[in-house]
Amino acid sequence: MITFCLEEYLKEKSTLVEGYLNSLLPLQHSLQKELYKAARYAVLEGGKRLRPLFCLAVAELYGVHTEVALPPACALELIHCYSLVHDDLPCMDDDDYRRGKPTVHRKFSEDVAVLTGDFLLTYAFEVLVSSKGLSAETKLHLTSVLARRIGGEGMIGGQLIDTRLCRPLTLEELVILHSKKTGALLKASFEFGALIANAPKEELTLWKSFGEKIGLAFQIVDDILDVTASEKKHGCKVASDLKKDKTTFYTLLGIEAAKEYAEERFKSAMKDLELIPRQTETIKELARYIIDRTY
Ligand code: GRG
Repeated sequence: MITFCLEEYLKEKSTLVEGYLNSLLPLQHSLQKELYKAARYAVLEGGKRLRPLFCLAVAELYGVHTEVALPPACALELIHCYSLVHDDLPCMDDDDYRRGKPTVHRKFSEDVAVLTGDFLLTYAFEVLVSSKGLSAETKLHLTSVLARRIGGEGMIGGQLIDTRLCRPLTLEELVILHSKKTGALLKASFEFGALIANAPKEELTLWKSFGEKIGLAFQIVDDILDVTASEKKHGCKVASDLKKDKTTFYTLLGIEAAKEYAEERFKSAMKDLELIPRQTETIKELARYIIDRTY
């Protein structure tokens, strides 16, 4: 019997993702070469690559070849990196460090950081629609899902709530904020895997529900780590949210109740997973890994 080793799986798939991202962003010698340099700086090395890994893992369990799923999976990572570059800007969170190194506006300049984010966002769609091995219908579906998840009703809407609602939030409001800001793109990662595989409609619905719950659990854990993780591991100032007087799951619930809430969301997500008639062990392990992570 072959036993599944999460560490080996993560290593193997992360290497593939890293290699593909590298190939998407070659160094340029053109007049706008600084844009590509900054994009490589923002994207390569350092991230956990959770979104592409989720997408690949779901597509894989339906028998889709990794080469087919890699371009859309990496489009998700380009979007994620764009959101981080813009989120770090002085007009947003004004952060100096990300992934253990100076943020893009610190390393380059603010105008370059804005343009780098814009470039990664638009390039993600170019990568997506140029994917080989997917039907035009699937690509259209993926494009529409991605645009919706990161738009006004998704990530960008969530970011606006986060930056503009300068008052203590209720738990309900905090859940809405994070379901949009971080949850929507994580949800899209699972949806992407199912759409690439042309999964049955009922299963797509379960992947969406699963993704929403895991996305929220991920954010709750992130809030806890903001207070508990070491600065080196987290790649940014620990308790940075507290210093900014932000409402977090930690400030509203305290550590123990926040942990219980994350665990409850995780268990509910597992119930969705049990209804999907596939070998979902890898997904379960990956989900457990992000909930149990210490950085
Ligand atoms: C600027 C439009 C716009 C949106 C920004 C997602 C987001 C919205 C901002 C990120 C801010 C943040 C640090 C949120 C906490 C949760 C989170 C998304 C953490 C970073 O994701 P990881 O842990 O990061 O997957 P790595 O570096 O591993 O890729």
